[in-house]
Amino acid sequence: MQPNNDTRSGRDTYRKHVWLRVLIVILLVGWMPATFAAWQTLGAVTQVTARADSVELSTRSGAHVRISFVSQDVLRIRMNPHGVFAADFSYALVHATPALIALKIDADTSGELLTIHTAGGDGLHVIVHKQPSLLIDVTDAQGNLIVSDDPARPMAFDTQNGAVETSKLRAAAELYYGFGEKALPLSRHQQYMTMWNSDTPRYAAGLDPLYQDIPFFVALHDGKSYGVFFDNTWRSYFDMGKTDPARYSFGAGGGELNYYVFAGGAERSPANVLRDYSELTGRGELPPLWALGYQQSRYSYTPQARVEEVARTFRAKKIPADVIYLDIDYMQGFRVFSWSERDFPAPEKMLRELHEEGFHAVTIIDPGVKLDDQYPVYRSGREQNVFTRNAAGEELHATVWPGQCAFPDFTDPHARQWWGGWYAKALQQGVDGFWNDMNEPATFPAPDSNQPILAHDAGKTFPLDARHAGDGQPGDHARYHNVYGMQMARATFEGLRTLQPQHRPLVLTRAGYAGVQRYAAVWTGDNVASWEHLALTIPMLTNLSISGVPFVGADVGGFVGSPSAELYARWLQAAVLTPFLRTHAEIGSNDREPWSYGQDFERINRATIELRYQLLPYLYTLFAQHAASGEALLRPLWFAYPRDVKTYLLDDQYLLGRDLLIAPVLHAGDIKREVYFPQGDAWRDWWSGQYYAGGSTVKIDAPIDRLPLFVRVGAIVPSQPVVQHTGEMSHTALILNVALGADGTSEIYQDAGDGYAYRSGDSRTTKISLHGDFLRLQIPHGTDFQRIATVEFIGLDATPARITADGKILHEVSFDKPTRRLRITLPAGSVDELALQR
Ligand code: MIG
Repeated sequence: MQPNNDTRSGRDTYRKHVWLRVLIVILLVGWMPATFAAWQTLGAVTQVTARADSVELSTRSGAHVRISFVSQDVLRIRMNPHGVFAADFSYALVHATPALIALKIDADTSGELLTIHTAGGDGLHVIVHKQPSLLIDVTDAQGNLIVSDDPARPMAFDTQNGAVETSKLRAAAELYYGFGEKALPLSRHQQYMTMWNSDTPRYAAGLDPLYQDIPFFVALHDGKSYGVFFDNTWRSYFDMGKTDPARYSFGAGGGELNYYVFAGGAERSPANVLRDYSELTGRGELPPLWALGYQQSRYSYTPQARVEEVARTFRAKKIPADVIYLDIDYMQGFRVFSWSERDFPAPEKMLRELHEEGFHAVTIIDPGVKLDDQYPVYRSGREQNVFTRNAAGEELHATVWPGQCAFPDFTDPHARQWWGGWYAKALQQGVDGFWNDMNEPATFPAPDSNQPILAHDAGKTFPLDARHAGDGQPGDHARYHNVYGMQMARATFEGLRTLQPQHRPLVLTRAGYAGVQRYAAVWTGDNVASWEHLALTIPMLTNLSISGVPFVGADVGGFVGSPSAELYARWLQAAVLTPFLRTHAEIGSNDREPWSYGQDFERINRATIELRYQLLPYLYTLFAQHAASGEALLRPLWFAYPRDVKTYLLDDQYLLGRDLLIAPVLHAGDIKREVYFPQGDAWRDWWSGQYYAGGSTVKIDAPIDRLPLFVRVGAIVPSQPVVQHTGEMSHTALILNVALGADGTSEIYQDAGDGYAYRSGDSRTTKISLHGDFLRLQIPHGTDFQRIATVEFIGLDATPARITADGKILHEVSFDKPTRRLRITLPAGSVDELALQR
């Protein structure tokens, strides 16, 4: 066909465009080296330098790799593109430099492979392929592959911008959990995630990143786990099979490729991975007992009379509570460490009265310090030179609530100490705990009416070239952004420890990085009053929990918006056994106290909070176990039952400790729900004693006033009678809830509930074991914590013929048919063995 005129003219235009395109390409190519990535793989290993506790590999690219062992189950791999390892320093680790153990190298005859293992030869083995570009495989002692570099994408770095990356082969069914705070499905396989602390109010499911970032994950495949911790504070990312399901990659915009691989012990268990990770990055200390009570907050309770009214109402209505929060409006013009003269004229009096009623008070403290020459905090900070500076070396200023502010550089030890000292006055006045918000750090972008504010607007934090002290390793904000919030929480925590050594601090932080658990509890920021957000709390909180952070919670009811009575009641039930339990609400939302939804819901919400108080002895014991060995409090089901595939994606149930299974109602209108009972244990309904075999799925009744709650058969769960606040606990005695049907052992931890006397032995750990129908108690003598006064056996069909305590027949027993509970009052004095004879 001949072209007609039309096409010819079309061709002319096309020709013109071709020239334009060529021009653009020429321009682009000229510009490219400065802006585009220039990735380079490491190339072959050119030299191997063996030391007693590390092996250093030089590569053709000039980059060096260093391999070492923290223990036989924990391996460390570092890659520095320039071949010179920076001074070893980490904000995440308990000790800036982890202690290493001796290792051994075996070379094969061809010289192509090196095997590196611990001197003992047990645990992890590293196989280094020296050609054509360095590749690392990690196996267990038997040679089973754990992680394996993808030969198609060997470790690489970017010669232009300093980025680093590694890629691993991925088994199709391998799942990944952890990664800190993510509004993503329970397993993060085939997700791409960014680590960059961001103020993301009213985040939608799927928005990433959020407020806090923990670059650690636990992998699960075929019942076996391993963990990876990428200790790099720059903006980093994890592509867990999204780009290509056959591989996962992680990398960062700068710094070293510095990561740890956790084998999970010989069992390759997730619990072992977490134990070893928490050994490295630290554990949460025992919180003060009052911080485990119910906490009531809103933005903002003001004025003073309203705070007092809310506290009084809890007591008058007999709804238990321990803590009330003061949000930003308690301050004078949002100046941190001040009180509004108009609305809080007599804070000492208010705080004294709150204490008399058994309440503790927490105030919010943001990082922004108002620029005001008359304001002592700003003046002192300027004189002490503690504020973050911009690239030009001037004090960095940005707008937050108080207007223009300066911001302490929390990566400067002097600034941390200075900041910690400012809590003195509030403590003297009677404030009990502190809430650090806006510490991503968050700033308000310069207003531009033509542009919406985007979740990840670069103007919502410091400029990337702002300067930080970095605890002796000065660097820019791009390097230290992700630890700013954690270091603020640290400054607060350490300040409180110094100022009030007789009390355990309560610090709550919104932003964090790996290791934040050493300083603070965390909550999941500005969630939304919706059923979808309620459901999201389970994958979010359980994944945070197995990221090493024990003290976690989400705003009950959802911060943004106003929940219906039903949503609030269901949310309270779902949250009541989460470690950090706080109702919070945004400014302008409807009242959200447990009594705000009419009499019926007041009764329901009271009963829910009462359940929390009944189970506090169990929760407290779990905190003590976490502090000792890093055990998670909240556990996703797969974590406890890694061999049960049906648990791998189960995101609407969770475990508290080993013994309680919680299956809250997460959908409007539902009064029944399906519950899966994981294989390996049997379960009993907390309320009815009904038995459920492991591996079964059962539809359970869940009327609006009932939280589906189950106890593991063989468990011995301590509880107590309802109290109005934790200060009343010492007047009560413990109850043991024994779920009959399997043998088991259990411990109960008790101490003064505050202070540090427990560290010099002033605590009690009671050991209890169940063998068939015999319960043995080993109660240490000489301490006067709550005594065990009652035992309730769950799961009997009738009163046994005889019940004896140390051989003597007991008569103070009662059997409750609807709950299948046999209640036994123990005789005064100590009992060693309780026996049922059916
Ligand atoms: O820009 O202090 O996530 O809990 O109530 C909002 C006011 C600042 C955000 C916190 C929220 C708190 C609110 N804050």
